[in-house]
Amino acid sequence: SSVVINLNPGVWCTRNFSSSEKFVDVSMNEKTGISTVTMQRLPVNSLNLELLQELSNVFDSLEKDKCKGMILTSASPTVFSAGLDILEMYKPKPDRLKDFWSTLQDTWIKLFGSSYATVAAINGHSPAGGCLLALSCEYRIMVGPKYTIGLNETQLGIVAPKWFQYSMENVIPKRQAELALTMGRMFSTEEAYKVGLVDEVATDKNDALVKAEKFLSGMSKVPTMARTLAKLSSRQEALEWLKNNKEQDLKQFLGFVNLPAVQKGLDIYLESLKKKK
Ligand code: CO8
Repeated sequence: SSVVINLNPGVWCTRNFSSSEKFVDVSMNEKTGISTVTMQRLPVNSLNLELLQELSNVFDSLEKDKCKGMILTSASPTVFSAGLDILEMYKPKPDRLKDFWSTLQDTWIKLFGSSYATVAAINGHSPAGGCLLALSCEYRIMVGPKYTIGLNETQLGIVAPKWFQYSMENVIPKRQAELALTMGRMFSTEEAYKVGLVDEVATDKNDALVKAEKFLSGMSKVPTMARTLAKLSSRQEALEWLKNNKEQDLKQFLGFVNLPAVQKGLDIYLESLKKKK
C-alpha cells in the first residue's frame, strides 16, 4: 500500500511505499518526477537485512511507477553508507545470512539494472557496500574534500565478489580498478574525482542535490526508451552474470564468511572500529 502526503502541495510529496519502511525515506518532486531516496539508518547506514529489503522494495516501486530519475543519498551528515553491516556477517545466523546476501544480490540487480536514470549524491564516507551502491548508479557527485570512497574489502581480509569488481571496472579503467581492489584503497574525494570514480565534486549536500537534479534533467531530454536500452545493453553482461549465478555466488559467500580466519578478521576489525573512539 502506498500513502502520499503532500508536504508542499504541488511540488514535493513524501511516499511511504509500505507502512513498515523506516530506514529509507522517499520524496518525489512532482514537477520533475525525480525521486530522492534517502538512507536513514543512523548513525552510519550500515546495510543490514532490513535496510536492504527496504531499498529493494523502493527500487521495485520506482520501476513500477515509471520514475523519471532517482537520487540516492544519506540522512547522515558525514556518512553515505558504511557498507554492509559487519554484524550480519560476524557470528551469523545461517538463515538470516542467506536472506541477507540474496537481498543484497536483488538490490544490486534492481539498482544496476534500473530503467530509470540514477545518481548518487555521496554526502559522506562511502566504503565497501556504500561504494557499491554509488557505483551502481549512472552518475556520482561527491561532497568534498574530507570524505573517502572505495572498495576496501581486502583491508578487512575479505574479497569483493565479481559483481562488486565489475561495478568498479564499469566506472574506472581496469588497471586502476585492479590496483584499488587489491589494495582495498579508499580514495579521498579529490582522488576519486581524478580517477573518474566520481563525476563531480560538490561543496555540500545541497550543492550535490542541485547538481544531481541538473544531470537528471539533462538525461530527461534524451528519448526514454533509447536511453534505457543503451544503459541496459551496456550493463547486460554483468546483470546476466549475477542473475545466472546467484546460487553459486551465494554458496561462495557463505563458505567464505564462515571460514575461521575470516571470522577472526571481522572480529579484529569490529574491535578496531570500537577502539577508534
Ligand atoms: N557494520 C557494522 N557496524 C558499523 C559499520 C559496519 N560496516 N561501520 C561502522 N559501524 C559502527 C561502529 O562500530 C560504531 O558502533 P558503536 O557506536 O557501537 O561503537 C558506529 O557504527 C559508528 O561508527 P564510527 O564511530 O566508526 O563512525 P565514524 O563516523 O567515525 O566513521 C565510517 C564512519 C568511516 C563509515 C567508519 O565507521 C568505518 O570506516 N566503518 C567501516 C566501514 C567498512 O569497512 N565497511 C566494510 C563492510 S564489508 C562490505 O560492505 C562488503 C563486503 C563484501 C562481501 C565479502 C564477502 C565475504
